[in-house]
Amino acid sequence: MSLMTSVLVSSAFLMGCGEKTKVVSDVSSKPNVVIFYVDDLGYGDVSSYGMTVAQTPNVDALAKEGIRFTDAHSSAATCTPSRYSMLTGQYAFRNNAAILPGDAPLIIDHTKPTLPKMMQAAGYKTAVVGKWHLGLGDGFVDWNKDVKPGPIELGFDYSFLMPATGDRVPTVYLENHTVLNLDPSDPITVSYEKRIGSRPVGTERPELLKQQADLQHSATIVNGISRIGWMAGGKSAEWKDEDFPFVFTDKAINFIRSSKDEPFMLFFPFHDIHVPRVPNEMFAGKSGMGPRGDAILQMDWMTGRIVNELKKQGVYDNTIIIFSSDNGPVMDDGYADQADDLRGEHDPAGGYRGGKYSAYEAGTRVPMIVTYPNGLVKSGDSDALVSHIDIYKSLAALVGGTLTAGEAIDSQNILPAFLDASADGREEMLEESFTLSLRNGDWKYVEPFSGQTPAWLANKTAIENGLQSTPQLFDLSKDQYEQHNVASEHPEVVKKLQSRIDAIRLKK
Ligand code: NG6
Ligand code: CA
Repeated sequence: MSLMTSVLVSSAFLMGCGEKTKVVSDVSSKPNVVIFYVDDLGYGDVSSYGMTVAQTPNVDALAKEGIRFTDAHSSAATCTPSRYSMLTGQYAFRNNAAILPGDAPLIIDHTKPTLPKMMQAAGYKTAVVGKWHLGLGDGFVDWNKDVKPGPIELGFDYSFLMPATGDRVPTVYLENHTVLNLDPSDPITVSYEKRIGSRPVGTERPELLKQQADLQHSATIVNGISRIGWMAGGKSAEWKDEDFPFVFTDKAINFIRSSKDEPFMLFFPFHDIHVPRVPNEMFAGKSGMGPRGDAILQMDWMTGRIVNELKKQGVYDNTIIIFSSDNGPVMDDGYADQADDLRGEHDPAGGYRGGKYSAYEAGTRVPMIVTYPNGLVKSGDSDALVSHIDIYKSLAALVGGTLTAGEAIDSQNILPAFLDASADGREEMLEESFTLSLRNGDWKYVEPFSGQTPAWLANKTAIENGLQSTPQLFDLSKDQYEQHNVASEHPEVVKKLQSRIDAIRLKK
């Protein structure tokens, strides 16, 4: 059976929802989809986006082959909100989705539509392998029993997770509903309120640590790294951070092998290059920039390993690859890994202002590459304005996914931009941080912030969070690095853009 149909056919499904699409080119209606989602990778952090100190050949090969976006954005400047938006097609603020503790309940309503459910209904086998950080369970989680609801209930046929982050307990893998390698006679318990268990803690035993850490990251020590939160039991299930590159790519490879005869979607959110940065010995010391640079090399190697498997299984030519990052770069994020001291000339943000947590451009402007090797996409550099929140409706348009009323309300079908480097993207885009920012034409507006900046963020003076109590307005056509706030010279623009944000807030 031929899989070749026209995008026009699938676009027709969306017309009823008020979407406007046009025929881009003939492509397979059911290509496989692989989403590489690096953690905290900045705009300048790969050599195809300007890094010169070290090389990322596997990512660069994708950039050469596909579309290299120069104005693509994660939905938010931190992890949980970005992932929330990608998987639901809704802005995180609608559900107060902020950075979650490691024992938080699942933040996505599993009775509602999601990206993986939409793909399943369109005939796809779906998997998530990597860092989750969207919460698990519906209240208190007993890690010794079935942990659910989670990704399976959200529409992934298979899941293999780091449950929260590398710097948070529990430091164990979760495969589908169960903690891997758990010994029932040594049950596992997690607390974010009080110390539990007999493991040493960072505040008392700094001599046990591979890297010193700040107070928040100085609770239970596992594998020579102190974490946020406390964990008791579960000794046989503990992960070893240095094994991540093999463990996660092995699981992804198994999924590709077992799914190669049907359409599949693999969501592969990396732990790298998030803290703690403790790369495998294959990469330690290799970048010349310390652990953060070494983690970039490790991430590149992992990307190459999975791409090679797609080729080996003969499915690469029918696979759309989306490579990007969940937020911008950060140097010191809790561990003394000397990221800033050792980076030398390297500029992780690629010149843009801010970084992770920030309302400025480097908070969300990240590398993004889309490849579809069958030759039907028009490759090259694209300056289209795109947001990861648009992956939902754009994939729906591509695969003929059906959308119900109100599904993925903040997502836009910008499939043409994903398939043609010369096509336009969005005209307007929201960026979420601890406040909201809006891109509109040449303008970038940052809404005044009236809340309380979290103390840990306010204390991090190296992080320019961009929070101010008065409006900020930048003309990116002349000032792409956001150096000149022209809000007082253009009160009418401030008013208009604030009213656009207000309208987005009220959208139902
Ligand atoms: C912050 C952590 C930081 C990191 C971040 C989440 C402190 C002081 N800092 O709260 O280390 O874990 O959460 O990063 O606790 S993210 O990329 O997953 O959003
Ligand atoms: Ca992140």
